[in-house]
Amino acid sequence: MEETLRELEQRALQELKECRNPTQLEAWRLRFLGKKGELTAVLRGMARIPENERPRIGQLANEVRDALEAARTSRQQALRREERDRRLAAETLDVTVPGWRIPVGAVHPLTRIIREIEEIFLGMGFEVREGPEVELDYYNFEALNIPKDHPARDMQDTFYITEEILMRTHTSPMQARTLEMTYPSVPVKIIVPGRVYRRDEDDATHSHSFVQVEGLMVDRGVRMSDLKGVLTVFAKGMFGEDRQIRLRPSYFPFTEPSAEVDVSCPLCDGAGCRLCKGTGWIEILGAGMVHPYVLEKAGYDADEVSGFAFGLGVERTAMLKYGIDDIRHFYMNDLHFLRQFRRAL
Ligand code: FA5
Repeated sequence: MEETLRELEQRALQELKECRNPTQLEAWRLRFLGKKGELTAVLRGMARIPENERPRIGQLANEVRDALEAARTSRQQALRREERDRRLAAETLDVTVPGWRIPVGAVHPLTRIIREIEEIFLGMGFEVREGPEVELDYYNFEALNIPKDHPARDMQDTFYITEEILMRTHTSPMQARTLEMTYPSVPVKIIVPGRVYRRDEDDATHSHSFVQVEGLMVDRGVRMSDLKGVLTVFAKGMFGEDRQIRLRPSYFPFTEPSAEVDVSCPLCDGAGCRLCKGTGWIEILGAGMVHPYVLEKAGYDADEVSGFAFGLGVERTAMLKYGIDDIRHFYMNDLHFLRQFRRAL
């Protein structure tokens, strides 16, 4: 009996060394230490040994069980350690490996310029409004003193949808819409950024679809000098303190008097170059004092209130600000061009 126990212990310890994973370890436990295991089977034979031998054999059997249990526990711990080391080795992180570059987009230069324009005018107390791109002929032309068959309609070649509905050719219809809505209150001080459409031939400074910002201020006693002051604040805020602006007499049916505003060329500083077509100046906006016809169409009394309005070309502003020599860059989606504005938010 004693020998059987010793032999069992040796064999069990030998086989334990072969166990490589928890499943094999459990099978080993059931085989040697389980209820139906080999040790229990040996102990069942106790009945056959002399009574005086039983305590000694019993103690030996307990020692063998304890030894096997202890060996199993330490084997289990060793296996866990091995498993953990294997996992850690597989998870090794080399912090010196370069990371993946996450592609980050940029705010489009036109969006950036619109935001800057809004900031400058918000600072002077203007509100930002929006209007429809698909517009009624009435607001785009008639309410602005441009009746059907008026020669001024040729100034803006139009995409018509029906005879009465069109793609707006400028943001000025928002002058008429706003005044109609705000009548009879003053002051009115708004700017309206938005896309406009014209059947223009695309070239370096013209696009068939471009962005304007309309400005409108109506109150008692608004004068041309207010217009000049506001536009000077805008030009200096946008292009810097040294940049010159000039007003040239012009004609729009919905302003009287009318003017066009030029900014001195940023590339040649007024000397004349390709961008400014040798003139030293680049036109960025049309403006003037709101025509009494427009005020009265909305209900206002033109003897009581007066106002100024302007329509600014956003692409031209961006071209001036960044020295971009072709308006088509804004619409080509060339990443080399757009990435230059990556850091601009
Ligand atoms: C107008 O559109 C008038 N509504 C402006 C106005 C508003 C006058 C309020 C008086 C009072 P004009 O057609 O000149 O005017 O256009 C205004 C500006 O839009 C121009 O100065 C120019 O900067 C820009 N612009 C005009 N046509 C194009 C085009 N095809 N491509 C890009 N920008 C253009």
